[in-house]
Amino acid sequence: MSSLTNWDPEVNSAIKKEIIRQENNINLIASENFVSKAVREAQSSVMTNKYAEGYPGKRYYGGCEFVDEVENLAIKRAKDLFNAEHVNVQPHSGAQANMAAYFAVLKPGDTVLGMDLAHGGHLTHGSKVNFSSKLYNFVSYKVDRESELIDYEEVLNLALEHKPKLIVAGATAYTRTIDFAKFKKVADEINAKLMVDMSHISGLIAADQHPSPIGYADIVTSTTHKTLRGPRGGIILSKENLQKNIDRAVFPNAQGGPMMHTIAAKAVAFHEAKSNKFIEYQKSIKNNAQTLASELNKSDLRLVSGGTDNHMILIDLSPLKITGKDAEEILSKVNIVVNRNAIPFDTNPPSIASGLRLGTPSITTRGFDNTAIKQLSKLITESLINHQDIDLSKRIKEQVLELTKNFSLINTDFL
Ligand code: DSN
Repeated sequence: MSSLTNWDPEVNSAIKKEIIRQENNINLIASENFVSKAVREAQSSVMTNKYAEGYPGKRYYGGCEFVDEVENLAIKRAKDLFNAEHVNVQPHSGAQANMAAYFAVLKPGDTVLGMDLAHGGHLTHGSKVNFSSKLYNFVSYKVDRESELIDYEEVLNLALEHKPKLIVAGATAYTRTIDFAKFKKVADEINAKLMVDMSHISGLIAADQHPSPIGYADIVTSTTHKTLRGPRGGIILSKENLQKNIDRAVFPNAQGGPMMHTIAAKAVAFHEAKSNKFIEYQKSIKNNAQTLASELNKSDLRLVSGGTDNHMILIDLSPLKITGKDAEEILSKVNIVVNRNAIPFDTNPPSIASGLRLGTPSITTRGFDNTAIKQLSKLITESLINHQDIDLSKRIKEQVLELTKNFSLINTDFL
């Protein structure tokens, strides 16, 4: 057997095409990013060969001394990065982290208060089609119809009415700062636990660009691959007193063997996140999002809540009389990759949606600056407004390709 190139040209060819796709498209999917070579090196290392059910020093397999070393490093670094009392680095994904968090503090049938998916929450925050609402009695809070911001009064009223055992804060499509202190106050009012899913904003939090939930929440979950720019996976942070419950809820309750290669890559990413370069990167993500929002605001597009405080922007397309699905397709033709997204009080089903969610983590990794963002905003609005003009669409695609060349990933640390 030999290299992938010789042994499996089919898989190799798909990977090569994906590299070119990533290089030649402007990626505005708010939950994606480009990881460093060091992260990829750890992720593709021989640690993938090792079974290590259990935790460092308490494994069910021999030969775990070096995987123990990386798991301990990952835990130590994550604790230090987020100032957390306890960290579990084994969840395979954000959804699995959330599942384990629920198992740690709830019994099936318990009531939980979480953000409605259609208003910016997540599948695992109680969506009808997800295990969360099948196992637990989820009640949802929405954003205010006028301001499109979380209505903390409504959160309190729902909490008083339904007496949830757990309140879940955190979102996948909410562009404003989340006030964790207010959530904590509501939780204390009814003696509930507070869980924060910081998946989207964990990079901003690590770099002090969004208030941290640590100190307010009993449990904090996150993916590691969004703004945090690590490998695809999850983590759980908690207070010391929940350590046993959390660890047991991950293994042996929800998962078997941890992915030690991914844990090694998480350790590398946490190390990167402590650097000054990473802090500057997170500041630029926010600056770029603000520039993009203020440029888009000059057009006929309507931004949900009027703008952004974080890395993402939610566009209401109804003034243009096109759907999210239409817009996703229009932009993909000019090599701009986005995802359709429901907007609050959306009248379209999620598969169609009336909005687009844009995020700046990936383009900021590529080095997009203010001038490039302004140009990009023009290309987005022109594409959407004049989408029937095929010649214009061709010209826009050429300009997009020019931008991807000017901010190339080839021969950088990220591709
Ligand atoms: N659906 C993912 C996102 O794109 O935000 C989160 O799981």
